[in-house]
Amino acid sequence: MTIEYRLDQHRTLTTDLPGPRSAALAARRERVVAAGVSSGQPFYVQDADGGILVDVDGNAFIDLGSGIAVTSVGASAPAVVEGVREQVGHFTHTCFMVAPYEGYVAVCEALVEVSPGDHAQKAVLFNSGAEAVENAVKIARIATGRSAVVAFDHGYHGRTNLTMALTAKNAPYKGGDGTTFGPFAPEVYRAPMSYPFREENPQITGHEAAERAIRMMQSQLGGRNVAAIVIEPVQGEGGFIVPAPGFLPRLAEYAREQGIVFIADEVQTGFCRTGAWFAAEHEGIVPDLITVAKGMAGGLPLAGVVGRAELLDAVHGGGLGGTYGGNPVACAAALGAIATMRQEDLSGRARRIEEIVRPRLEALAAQTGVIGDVRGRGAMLAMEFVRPGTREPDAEIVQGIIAGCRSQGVVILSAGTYGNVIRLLPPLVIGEDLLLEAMDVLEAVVRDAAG
Ligand code: PLZ
Repeated sequence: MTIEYRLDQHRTLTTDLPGPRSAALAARRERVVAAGVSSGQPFYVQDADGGILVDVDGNAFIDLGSGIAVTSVGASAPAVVEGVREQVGHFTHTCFMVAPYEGYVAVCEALVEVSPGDHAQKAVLFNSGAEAVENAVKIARIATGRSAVVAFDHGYHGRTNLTMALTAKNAPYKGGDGTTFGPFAPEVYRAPMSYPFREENPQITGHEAAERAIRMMQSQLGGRNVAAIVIEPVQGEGGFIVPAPGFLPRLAEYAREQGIVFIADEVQTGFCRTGAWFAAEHEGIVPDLITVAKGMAGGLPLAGVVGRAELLDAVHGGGLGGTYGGNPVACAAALGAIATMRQEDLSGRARRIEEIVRPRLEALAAQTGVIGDVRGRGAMLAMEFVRPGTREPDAEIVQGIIAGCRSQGVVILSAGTYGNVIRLLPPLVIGEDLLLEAMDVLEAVVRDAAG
């Protein structure tokens, strides 16, 4: 590995948490920042690089979250920083719809190149994952002339009106208990997911689980009325649910048979995270459209839809766009991030992370009895916590483990419909020693919490 770090890659805690400077910022925040946006960590970040987050009090944490799968190349990767510096010195914005520039075209070229399949493909750029998903649905509706969209149990697609409708989990995304952000967009339907750990019949195959979803679509909608199937090849917020083998291929085949646009939402799984450019590749499927964001631009807000040229070109001129979509600074960052992924073989790094971490999580599950399932792909790995001997979700232990890791300088994230999943999303450039140190901390905290 040739990764060079700007910051010292060491965990050090020098104050109680939050430290005095973070506490002062929290007080300022309290007065002016809307209560509806919350932060998992109580400390405020001053600097970040490689596998380390440094707070304003000088505490250095090991980052196993990457800002939710965004800073795969690190939070200040040299190629990203250089690309951004160069670009901001020239122009920060023209609006691609007003006066175009090369960066946008180059990012679309890169998207077409890395996305699976050797058919004619095109791409279009936006600002956020939710916006990419909204636009993929818009494209599918124009291309098919149909309106129904099918999403899955445990799916997450964003917080805008249409993507809230596509998202399965109510609180906190769609409202609370007795409060709602609705009414939600119509013509969204939900199909049953393949969730091996929580199947009533643990023997059910991926193909059978797909047939179950297909029966729902056929009976409730009729395949010929469906514009799009939207699915995360590995569900992210839902708890890193990997569907049983054969589930995705059968759904893709059904979509082909019925003229339905198969949209893989790879906002979280894309760009080397699972050990390949895209998670769809693990099952050999070629989605009609792929939504991308997060990891692609090394932390700058950039998203896109890439896929079959005839689908993207079905939309009339002027039908897609937005003021900032494909902002030149974000495009420069993406070109730097993608170059880093290639140069450092970050897919290989993701597979190596899995090799190191998965056996340790499995051993921990065997030793403690509080982990019902270990799953994921590449550097997207999770543990689902249950009450010993049952499949009853244990969200409480997860909150305790997150707090325990924080107090020892390790940042981890939760996930899951039941809030009982711990997910690991380390930056793909994290050093092996640092990763091992974080695993030592995590294991000790889990053992302690399991009692
Ligand atoms: N699709 C698969 O994972 C974003 C959201 C966290 P945006 N996931 C993290 C939160 O609580 O808001 C996500 C995703 C998948 C779409 C999105 C939405 O991407 O960039 O947050 O809009």
